[in-house]
Amino acid sequence: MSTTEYQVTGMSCGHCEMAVRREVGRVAGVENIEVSAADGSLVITASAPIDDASVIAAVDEAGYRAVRA
Ligand SMILES: [Cu+2]
Repeated sequence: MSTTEYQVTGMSCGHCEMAVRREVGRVAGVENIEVSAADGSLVITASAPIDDASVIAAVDEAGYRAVRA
């Protein structure tokens, strides 16, 4: 298992969190997602090291911007 943290800008409520969760959940290898609009945090637990570009693209797809924390 590996854990990766991101900072996400643009989220403001639970709907934003759900949108991020839905898109990031499609990234290969993702096992668990913790996302907080209040903190602007996204913590992903994966079965193998995940592809940053895929996570960032998924967050972008949801309408927000992620960078590695
Ligand atoms: Cu929202």
